[in-house]
Amino acid sequence: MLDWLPPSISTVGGEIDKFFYVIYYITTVVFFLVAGTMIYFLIRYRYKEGREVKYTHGNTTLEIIWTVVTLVALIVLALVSKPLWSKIKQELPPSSTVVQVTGKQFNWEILYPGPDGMFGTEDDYQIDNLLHVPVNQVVHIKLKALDVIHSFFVPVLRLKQDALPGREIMMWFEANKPGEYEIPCAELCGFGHSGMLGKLIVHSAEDYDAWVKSTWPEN
Ligand SMILES: [Cu+2]
Repeated sequence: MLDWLPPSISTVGGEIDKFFYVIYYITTVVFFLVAGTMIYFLIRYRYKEGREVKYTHGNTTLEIIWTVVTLVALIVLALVSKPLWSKIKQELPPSSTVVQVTGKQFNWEILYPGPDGMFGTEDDYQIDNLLHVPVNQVVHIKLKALDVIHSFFVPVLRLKQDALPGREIMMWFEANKPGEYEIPCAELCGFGHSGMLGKLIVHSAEDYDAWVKSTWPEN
């Protein structure tokens, strides 16, 4: 198996990568079959003095075969990946950590609800581009956009979600390795798009407690 993906620090990363590789190998095989056939035909039927041109109008049996094979592959992949897809995109495991992330030209605005766990209260804490989360815990993200469409992308979490103005999208992840990771914007959102880069800081349990204490000292 090739190993050129970024490291995975997500609890679902391994399963996603498996699907990625299955699709990757299928398309690789198909690519070489198609390109190989094309090169063979180019050489086999190259120009030759006196050779007659033969016209063909397709082959219905062949067309049915490659359409059905592709269709079956697509349906099987869809059915097999459905449980994982639901787990990632539809079911939200319970969590006590919720952070609101708002994409705006050209930053990620991060809003923490504070010790009371509620947004819009006095103990909220807002900062650009720094997403602090605890390791080995489910984190909920409430994703919004202020102006245009952005895309919240954390490669090491295998997580990518468009942020749309006027919508609140809930998503979740669980990071299993402390460290600092990149949150690029993956949707061309204007002239500053390439500089739109947040930082995910995954803290160990003690570090996270220390960060909470330093951010909300009265509590
Ligand atoms: Cu953006």
